[in-house]
Amino acid sequence: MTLSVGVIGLGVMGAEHLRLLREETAGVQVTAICDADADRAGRLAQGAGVFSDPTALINSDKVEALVIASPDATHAGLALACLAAGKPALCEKPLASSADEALRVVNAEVAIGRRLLQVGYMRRFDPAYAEMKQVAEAGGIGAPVILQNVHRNAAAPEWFTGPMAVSNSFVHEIDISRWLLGSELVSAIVHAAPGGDPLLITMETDRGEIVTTEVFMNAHYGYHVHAQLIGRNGTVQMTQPSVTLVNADRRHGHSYPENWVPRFRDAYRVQMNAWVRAVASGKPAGASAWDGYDATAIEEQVVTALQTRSKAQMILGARPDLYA
Ligand code: ISE
Repeated sequence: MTLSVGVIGLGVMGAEHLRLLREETAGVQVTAICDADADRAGRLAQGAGVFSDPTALINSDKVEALVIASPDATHAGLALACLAAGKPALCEKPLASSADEALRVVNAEVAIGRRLLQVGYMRRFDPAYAEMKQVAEAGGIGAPVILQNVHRNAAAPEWFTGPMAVSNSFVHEIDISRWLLGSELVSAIVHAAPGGDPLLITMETDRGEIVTTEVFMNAHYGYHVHAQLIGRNGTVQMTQPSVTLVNADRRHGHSYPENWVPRFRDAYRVQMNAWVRAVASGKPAGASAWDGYDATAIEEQVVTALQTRSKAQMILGARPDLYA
């Protein structure tokens, strides 16, 4: 069976999802696309139907499932429209712009009683994170005590506002730390360097593990994501950001990608294939709407901690049985 998919939003991520669906995903065809920029949509159509209204695309009988990759502020509304249409969706992170909005999405899915949404926290599909989790779960490094995360972008886009370092970037560490450790994050203290960049965020989990994250939006030298998990008997960490060593300009070493698309290309591909298989089998994969709510609720409280220079003690709703 071939799944008919519609893609909403054709910016950096939407265009990459479209490419992955067309070139690197089995069992799928892109039958419709939508973007605020009609010329861009026309250029990428390759025979797919072109829509200017995302809700019309969601409700069209051309599509059985959706990829939502429009701007962050539109995610929750479009996810709700997919649920209302009873259609599965892979929704880019973050799920919503506030915890209340994310909870509305969760409640709508709970009312249907079926998991139709997967949130695009793609690091769960990254080979390096997956291997770290396997090593940790095999037990050789002993009980985890500290997880150290580094999240550096070469340069923040000009539309990036201060809290987006948390709501758009740090949300990844919220999700991947919960997933790696299998713990819940319960408190946060945030330190900001002069000018607000980088941030150093220290969190505790419900099992007493410590999670530190440096979020540096303008690190200049390249895109660099790193993680090290320290256990009582050993450690596991990612190796270098590229898989080759280059000799050039009288230097020898690894090179850094410009941004997250090349760094996480494998993760995005594996995620997309897992999503299509999950839709076909009805067995959910990846981050759920609840995980999306959790990341947004924590992110919101981290932003408050940053703005009020106080320690946040996380307050989260009760997890519905659908996500047990
Ligand atoms: C961006 O939106 C992403 O999702 C990237 O994965 C992340 O590393 C980057 O910091 C975000 O701005």
